[in-house]
Amino acid sequence: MAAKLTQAEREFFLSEHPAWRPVEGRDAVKRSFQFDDFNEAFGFMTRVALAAEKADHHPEWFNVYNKVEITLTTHDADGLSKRDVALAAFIDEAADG
Ligand code: HBI
Repeated sequence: MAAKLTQAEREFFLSEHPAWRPVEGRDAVKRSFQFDDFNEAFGFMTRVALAAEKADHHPEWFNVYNKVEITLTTHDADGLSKRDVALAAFIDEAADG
């Protein structure tokens, strides 16, 4: 069972990853991405999917053409955990380089 982030850990995460925004009404964070086309978006999603599967930690996401929206939370913890921080860091690297 993953532990929820403390308030200090949460604030540190948000300051280090400002593109991720808290989701209203849930203990989760969300980021939107826009790519040149579907090929770029799906390539990104593929890299994230493989990392997520390896870590056994999966995003909630939505894709239309070149847009991808990702929400991260840990269902087992009913909120944000270090597993979300690790996946967000991977996702930022995959998107921003
Ligand atoms: N993905 N986001 C998220 N949160 C979880 O708690 C989670 C998951 N993927 C797999 C997973 N948990 C499994 O470890 C358990 O549901 C068995």
